[in-house]
Amino acid sequence: MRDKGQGLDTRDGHRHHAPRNLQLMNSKSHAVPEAGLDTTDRQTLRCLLELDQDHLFSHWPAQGALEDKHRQLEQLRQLDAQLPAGLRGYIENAKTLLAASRSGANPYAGLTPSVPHGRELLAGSAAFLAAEAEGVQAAKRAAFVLVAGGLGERLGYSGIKIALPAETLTRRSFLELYAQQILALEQLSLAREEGRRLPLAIMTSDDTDAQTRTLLRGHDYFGLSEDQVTLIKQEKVPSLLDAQAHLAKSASDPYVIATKPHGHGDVHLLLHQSGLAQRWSQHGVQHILFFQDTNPLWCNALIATLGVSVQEDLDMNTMAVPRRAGEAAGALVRLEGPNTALTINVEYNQLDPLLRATVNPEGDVADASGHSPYPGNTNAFVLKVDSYLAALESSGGKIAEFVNPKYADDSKTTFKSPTRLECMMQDFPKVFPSNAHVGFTNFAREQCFSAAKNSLADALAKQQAGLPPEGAGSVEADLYSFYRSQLQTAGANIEEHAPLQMGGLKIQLLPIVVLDPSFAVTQAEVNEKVKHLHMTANSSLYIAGPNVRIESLSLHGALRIEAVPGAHVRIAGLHVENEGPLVSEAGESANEVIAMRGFALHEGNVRVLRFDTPGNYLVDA
Ligand code: UGB
Repeated sequence: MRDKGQGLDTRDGHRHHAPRNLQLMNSKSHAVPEAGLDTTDRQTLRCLLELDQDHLFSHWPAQGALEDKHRQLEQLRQLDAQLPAGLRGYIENAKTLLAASRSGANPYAGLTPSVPHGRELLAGSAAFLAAEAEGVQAAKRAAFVLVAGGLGERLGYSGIKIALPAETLTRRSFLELYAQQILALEQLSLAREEGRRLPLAIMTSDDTDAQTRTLLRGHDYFGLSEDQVTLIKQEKVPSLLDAQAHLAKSASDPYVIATKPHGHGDVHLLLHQSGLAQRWSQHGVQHILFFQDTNPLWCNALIATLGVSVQEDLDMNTMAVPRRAGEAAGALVRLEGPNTALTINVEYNQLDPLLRATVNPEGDVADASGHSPYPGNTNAFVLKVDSYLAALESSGGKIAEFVNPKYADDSKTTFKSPTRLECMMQDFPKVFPSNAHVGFTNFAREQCFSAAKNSLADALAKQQAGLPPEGAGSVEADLYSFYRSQLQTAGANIEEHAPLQMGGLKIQLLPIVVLDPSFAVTQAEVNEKVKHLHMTANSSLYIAGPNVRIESLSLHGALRIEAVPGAHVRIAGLHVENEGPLVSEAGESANEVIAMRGFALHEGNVRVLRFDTPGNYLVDA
C-alpha cells in the first residue's frame, strides 16, 4: 500500500495495510457477504462498492472462500497503491474519459492546428555535422532511457523484443546494439576520460522485466557496468469492462482483476518516483535521450537532435521524419487557442478528425510533397534535465491519460474487449509551462527510423497499402541501407542490388553493410575513417574496431574486419573476391527469428581479417 506505516495484523498472521487511498466517502448498505473478513478487507470492500464495483464480488459465496476473497481485495489494494491517483482517481477519470469518448468529444476542441517550425537536417550536410559534433560534446553529460515494457504482440515474437537480433549478419540483439552504441559514445565524447559512465534506464513491465534482467546478466550487461544500468518497472492498470468504468475480472479467475499495460507515459512517473532523474541531475546529467525498443537507427540522428537541443536551448526536441498520410504514427502539430500554444504529438487516430474539424475538410492527406505536412513522431526525443525536473516536480510525473475503446456497436456502451486508460511519453509537453521551448528536428526516415512492430503478414499488408512495413525483415534491410548510406556520404562507391522479394516482402537487402559501434556511431567518424571503397552489389562488409582505416578497398564478396581497440589497421589497396553472401527464402521450418523476416542470410565463404593484439597493421593485398 502507499503508506508503509499503516500495517495491521490480520487473521492470516501477515501484516496488511489500511486502504489509505481508498477512503470511504459515504457508507452504503450492501449485500456482499463480509463474514470472516478482517477490518482492512471490509474497508476495501466497502470502498469498492461505493465506487459502483459491486459486480466484482457477485460470485462470492455467502460463507467461506476467505483466502480467495482476501486475495482479491489485496490485489485491489495493490492497484490502489500503485496507480498515480489511486483506484478512485483512476475510475473517476475513466468515467469522464469514457463519457467524452462516447459523445465523440474532440479533445482538441477550440484549438487550431498548424505545421510547427522545426530544424531540417540533411544527412552529411554541414549543418548535420555541426549538430552531430555539438551532440557528441553534450553526450558526455547525457543519460539514456529505453522504453521496453511493450510485449510486442503485433510482432508475434515469443520472447522480449530487445532480445531479437537487429540484423542476422552479426545476430546482435537490439539491446546489445544499444549498449555498444552507448559505450562508443562514452569513448567518443571523452566521458570515460573524465571518469563518467553514461547511465541507461530501461523501463520494463511484468511482461518483460525478468527476461530483460536475464538477458543483461547472461551477457555481462553487454559491456556496460552493472551500476550504469537501472531497470524501472511499470505496473499494469485495471481493465475496464464498459462505459461505466466497471473493472473487469480475469476470464480465468474471478478473484483476479484483469490488468493491461498503461502505455509508455509511465516512464516519467517512474523516473520521478524513483528519484533517478534527480540523482542523474546531481551527477551532472544535463540531457536525457529517450528511445524505443526496436528502432536500431535511432543513435546517429538522436545525437544530432541532442546537438540541436543545445544549439537552440530546447526543453524538448523530438526526432521527427516525413510522415505518410494515414500512417500509424503520431504527428507533430502546433496547437493554438485563446490561452494555449504548444507543439505536441497528435496521435494518428485523432489527427484526421482534428484536421477535418478545423483546417482541412479532407483530413489526414498528403500535400504536394507527397507526405503529410505534419512531421511524424519517432518517439525518440531529448529532454533538458533542468526543465524536465521542474515539470516532474509540478506534475508529479503524471501524464494525461486517454482511452481508446473498441466499441461493440453504435450505442457505444459495451466494448469488443475490455479497455484501459493509457498514457504516452511524448505527451510530456502537456506538463511543461506554456513558455517552454518545444521543437523537433526532421531527418529523412532512412536516416533514423525503422521499427520492428509487425508480423511478416502484417508488414506485407502495410507495404501493399503503400505504408512502411515495420517488420523484422524490413528493419534489417533498413539498417544495412543506413550503414550503406553512411559509407556513401563518406564517398564510397556502392553498387545497389535490385530489391529482393522475400516472404512476399520487397526489401533492399543487398549489399550488406554493418558498421560496428566500436568503428563508428557518427557520420564524422565514417568520413574520417573511410577513403576509397568500392563494393559490388552482391557483397557484405562488417567492420569493428575504433582504429580501422579504409584507405583503399575493392570488395566483390564477403569481408569481415575485426580489430581490438589497440590494433591500428590500415586497409590500403586490398582487393577481395569471393562468392559473397547468400540470401534465401526463410522456408517453413525456419525458427521464429528467421521466419518473421521472411529470409535467411548466409555469409558464405567470407574473408576474415582479425586483429586480436594491439599493434600497427597494414593490409595491402
Ligand atoms: N512501451 C512500453 O514501454 N510500455 C507500454 O505500456 C507500451 C509501450 P509501441 P505505439 O514509433 O511508430 C508510438 O506500442 O505506442 C514501449 C507512438 O505513440 O510500439 O503504438 C514499447 O516497448 C506513435 O505516435 O508504439 O506508438 C516500445 O519501445 C508512433 O510514432 C515503445 O514503447 C509510434 O510509436 C513504443 O510502443 C511509432
